[in-house]
Formats: sequence, C-alpha cells, structure tokens
Amino acid sequence: MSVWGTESWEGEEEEMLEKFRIDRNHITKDTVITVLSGAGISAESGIPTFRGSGGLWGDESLARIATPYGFAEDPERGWRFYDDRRKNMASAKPNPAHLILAELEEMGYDIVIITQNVDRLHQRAGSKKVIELHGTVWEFRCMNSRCELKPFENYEVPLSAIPPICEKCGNYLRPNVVFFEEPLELVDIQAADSRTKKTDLFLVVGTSGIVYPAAAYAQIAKFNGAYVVEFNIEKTPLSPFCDLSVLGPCGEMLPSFIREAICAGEK
Ligand code: BJW
Repeated sequence: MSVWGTESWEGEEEEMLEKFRIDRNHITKDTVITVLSGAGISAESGIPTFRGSGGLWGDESLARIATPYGFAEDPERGWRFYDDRRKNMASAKPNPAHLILAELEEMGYDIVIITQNVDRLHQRAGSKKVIELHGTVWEFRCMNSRCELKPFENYEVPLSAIPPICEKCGNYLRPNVVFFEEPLELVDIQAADSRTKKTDLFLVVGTSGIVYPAAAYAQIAKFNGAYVVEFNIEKTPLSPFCDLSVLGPCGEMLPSFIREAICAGEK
C-alpha cells in the first residue's frame, strides 16, 4: 500500500482518499478543475526533467542555451540541443498521468491544464484545453523581432537544416519556447490568471515550483479558495500552499487519485 504524505497527513492510501472525499464531497461536472503541470509529468514517458539528478540543467552550458543571449551566441549549438530533445519527445508516448487528465475532459469534467511543458504530450493524450505557458518546441518563430513571420508549426524530426532559416527575412529561426528572462505571452498569462482565480480544485503535478510566474498559480489558487493537491516524488517549495501533497510517481498516483477521489461514482 502506498503512503501518501503531507505535513498534516501520513497514512494509508484508502484513509487519505476517505479524507479527501470528506473535504471535497461535492465534486461534480460543474467543479472547476485546473492542473499546473511540469516536467515531472513527462518523466515517466522518458523525457528528462530540468533539475535534480539526471536533469538537463545539471549541465550549466545547457541551461545557458535556454536564455536569449545563450541561444543567440551559438544558434547551431542551440538547435542541436533542441533537435535532440525533439527526437526524444517525438518517440515518447503520453503516460497514464497525461491520459487520465484527457479522460476527465472527455468525461465532461470542466478541466483546463496550464502546462510548463513544451512537449505537447497533453495534447497527444487527447487534452484540448491546454495553456502552453512556456510555448512549445513544435513551433518555430524568427529570431529577428522585427520580422513579420508568425510562429508556425514544424514537426520535422530530425531537422534537415540546422539552424533553420526564416524564409521571409533570411535570419535564423528559433523554437517558440519561453527562455529565462523572457516574458510569457500575455494571452497565456491572462488565460491562466482568470482560470486559476475561479478554480475549485487545483492539481499541481510534477513541477519543482521554483520557476515564476508559473509557480505563483498554485499560490493564487490557494489564496482564492481552491483546494490544492500536489503530486510529486518529493516535497517542493509549493508544498506549504497545498492542502495535500501526494508523494510518489504521478503516473501511478494521479490516476489512482482521480479514479477514487474525483470520479468514483462514474462507471
Ligand atoms: C516527478 C516525477 C514523477 C520527477 N512524478 N513528479 C531575472 C530577470 C528576469 C526574470 C527573472 C530573473 N530572476 C528570476 C527571474 C524569474 C525567472 C525564474 O523564475 N527564475 C527562477 C529559476 C529563479 N522566470 C523567468 O525568467 C520567466 N520569465 C519572466 O519572469 O519574465 C519576466 C519579464 C517580464 C518582462 C520582460 C522581460 C521579462 C520565464 C521562465 C521560462 C522558463 N523556461 C524553461 C525552458 C523552456 C524551454 C525549454 O524547455 O527548453 O522552462 S526553464 C525550465 O523550467 C522549463 C520548465 O518549464 C521550467 C519549470 O521546470 P519544471 O517543469 O518544474 O521542471 P523541474 O525539472 O524543475 O522539476 C521537475 C519536478 O518533477 C521535480 O519537482 C521532481 O521532483 C518532479 N518529478 N519525476 C512526479 N515521476
């Protein structure tokens, strides 16, 4: 039997689920459910996380690539990094954590996913309401901010030309992701803000909770009265803002939690 641990709760899975049913015994299809997901949700699909053992940012030179100046100083190196990751993501499959969230939406629950992930595994699992807070590696845009080229999709794996060139202005293209110190798209921030503020149940799945503004959504949800549940293999800086921290691999814990605690009455 798994142990579900929080500062306020150490016990067996069945007891925790019972507590959750008591706390949240009014979950219906009108309940506003929002998920904040991070790299940990895709870890069991074979996509490396950024931090922690084996994380991409363990190599400081790779972390520098995900900055505007780091990418611009050597676009070829930057594109080799992103081409390798695109290859890995293209061969990865959504895991049970992605699939259960898509299943909830399919069942008619009011669920929106705010993801920091750039891999599009939520969409490949079938989720339709996804806010890509940090963009996606499956879109390109021009590095020249004055170029009129709009971001466009590209699924070529591996890329035939590195770095790819903008057809409109001849400059290099870049992945349409949000590097450190770059602003997020206003439309995404507004959508995530308004959704979070009206959320009843907020699930924080597989994020270290240290990158802002994404991490703030768990806190905003809590301050606006949501019931906040975290799923992670370890405690995070967001744990104090959570009503429950469910410790363990989210590919196992999230489906178990959702089946038992949210849609226990469904066939
Ligand atoms: C499991 C599991 C399993 C494992 N089951 N769990 C100075 C200037 C400007 C800004 C700043 C500044 N100083 C600080 C900032 C803010 C900065 C920030 O937050 N920095 C902190 C690191 C300190 N934020 C930004 O820069 C953001 N922009 C911004 O603030 O703009 C302001 C601005 C306004 C106006 C003008 C200009 C600027 C942008 C942040 C962009 C983040 N980009 C990246 C790269 C995306 C592209 C790419 O993929 O290459 O996004 S960095 C990386 O971190 C990626 C992720 O989305 C993000 C979050 O990481 P995540 O998802 O939490 O992953 P990990 O690896 O950290 O954690 C994984 C978790 O899973 C762990 O907890 C594990 O335990 C767990 N786990 N296996 C469950 N099986």
